[in-house]
Amino acid sequence: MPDAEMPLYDEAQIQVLEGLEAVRKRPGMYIGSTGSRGLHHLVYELVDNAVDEALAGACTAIRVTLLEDGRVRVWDNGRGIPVGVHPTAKISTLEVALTKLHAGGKFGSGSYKVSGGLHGVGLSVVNALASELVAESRRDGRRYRQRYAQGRPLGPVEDVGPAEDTGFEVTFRPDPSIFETTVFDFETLANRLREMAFLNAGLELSLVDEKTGATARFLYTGGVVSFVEYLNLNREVLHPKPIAFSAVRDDVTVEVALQYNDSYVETLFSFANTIRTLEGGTHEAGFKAALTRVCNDYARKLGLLKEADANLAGEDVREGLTAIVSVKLFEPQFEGQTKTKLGNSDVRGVVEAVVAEGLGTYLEENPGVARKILEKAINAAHAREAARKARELTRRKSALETASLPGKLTDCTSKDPAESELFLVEGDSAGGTAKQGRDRRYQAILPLRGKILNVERARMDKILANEEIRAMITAIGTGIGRDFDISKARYHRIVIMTDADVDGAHIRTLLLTFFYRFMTPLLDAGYIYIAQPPLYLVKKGKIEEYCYDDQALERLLARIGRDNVHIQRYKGLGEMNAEQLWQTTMNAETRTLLQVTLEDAVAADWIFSVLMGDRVDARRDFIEENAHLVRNLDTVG
Ligand code: 0RA
Repeated sequence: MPDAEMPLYDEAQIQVLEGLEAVRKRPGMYIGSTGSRGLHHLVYELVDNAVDEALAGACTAIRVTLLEDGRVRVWDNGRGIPVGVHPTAKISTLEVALTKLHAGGKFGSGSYKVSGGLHGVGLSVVNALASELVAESRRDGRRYRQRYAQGRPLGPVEDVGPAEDTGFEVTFRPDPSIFETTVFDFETLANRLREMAFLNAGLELSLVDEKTGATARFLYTGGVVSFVEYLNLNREVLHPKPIAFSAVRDDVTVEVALQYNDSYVETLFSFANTIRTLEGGTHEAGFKAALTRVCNDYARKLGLLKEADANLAGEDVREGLTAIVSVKLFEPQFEGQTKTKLGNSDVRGVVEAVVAEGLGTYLEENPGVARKILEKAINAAHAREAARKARELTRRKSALETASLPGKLTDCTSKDPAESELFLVEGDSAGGTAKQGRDRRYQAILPLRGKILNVERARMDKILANEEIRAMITAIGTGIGRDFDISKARYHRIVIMTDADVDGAHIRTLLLTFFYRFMTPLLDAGYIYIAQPPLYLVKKGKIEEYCYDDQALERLLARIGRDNVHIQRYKGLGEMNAEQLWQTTMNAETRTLLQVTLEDAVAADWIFSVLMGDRVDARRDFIEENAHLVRNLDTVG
């Protein structure tokens, strides 16, 4: 290289290093967090890149491998990344992709790019946050490899031998000096890959864990139709096949599938360029508008709605609906608080037109199904009216007897929600113990007797009539469903405290289902916790220690020896006295609480539908232990 160019090259390199250094300094800005969520995000980034290659029509298979040594590999059979000198950067294009911030996904053309917000930050961010990384591109019959450490190249791109096919793979170790945890969860990754497979019909995504031998492979030729079938697997459907529409209009690809079931739950997931749009947006609005309009038109046409009848509301026609709305477009605009709301205004009309035409035709051609759907919607409208009356009644009541808290509630003295805790305790006897053991300043106790209503199988009016649930709603103070107002929460910690047995697990699941379906923002805000009472009390001479799981018991026994030990196994909260319950489970200084968060709404919906639906066979196949449910809800300590 001529001397004159040297300083320029160095400057560019310094800029690159500064860029990657910025990522290492503030990883949260690029991947959200350095916890488990951010860790998994690294893999999603790489998979997203490969999916972009698939969207360009150049890749049919993607594989994620958890290696025995703790590294992860993401492999694809796309075109591979070019390795020749990049025209402007004057270094290998591969090196540009790995070192230039936001370079990822900006090369190819003619395909949809996952870009916007936090998404699509690319290869260079993963590289910056990897203590070691190897990139290998297979092109033109050769394998080209380059190694990195903390984003710095350890050498040039090298030709390391012949290649049978084309494609790209990255193998990396998440930097343990950056991440709080570097252990990947198979289930979490599998859920994401499954979703990607649903949203990219025909694309094969697989996951291999070389440590355990576990494998998963996802390939759905049915795309979003398969997605809806999967979500409804544990529900009784009103019509055997999902209704589906797809079209490409004004450069927007629209794919919609929907199917009604006999529950009262609405399960609607929308996506833009395979990114979950949690906050909805124009595509979701277009879908909802079309569904409501077409159902009303057809109900009038069939005479199911008379002239004097009010229109069906959106929520009426979405009761028992499971639907996927997926759009793919150039330059998606992501807005909203979490950048998960699609903003492109032209998309609304496109989706609305595609759904209205498709659904109109379907209802005409399938009058039997049409009637079932509309009768269900009309039923929902009646129930909505009944619920409104019931609500007004309770509201008027509570207005009269101001702050009429449930009689069973033993409230705390503090009126500051931020420091107040509500313990939902299984049974009156444990409730009594908790009452004696608590710190009355900031801990309130609400004992729940017997079985709580399964809200997955009941409608709002019935739910509001249930005494245990009413007590809970009043105590929490937020209201439910559409009336929900988080600013009215009387406690910022709501702790589910149940026995460590099957009944306890069941009650916990019922409560979680209730919060998930009717008080979702409480979960989003991180207000819901699960208490962790000890499973064992181990005594040996002067030693007295509690163990909270079997592993802890094993560790303790290994430490103190197995002879002359007395082990008490707690089956219920009732076996502890007030002092013990306080020390082990309620005292904020010494206890552990599991915080329940909804990491993955698709997984959560599925799990609740299995656990709480009426397909007993599905449930039996599924339930191993409640710990499984809790793990899938992604609880953090
Ligand atoms: C730049 C240009 C081309 C492909 C890619 C990058 C590419 C990127 C990724 C990321 C993961 N897998 C990938 N595979 C390819 C186009 C190359 C061509 O036209 O041959």
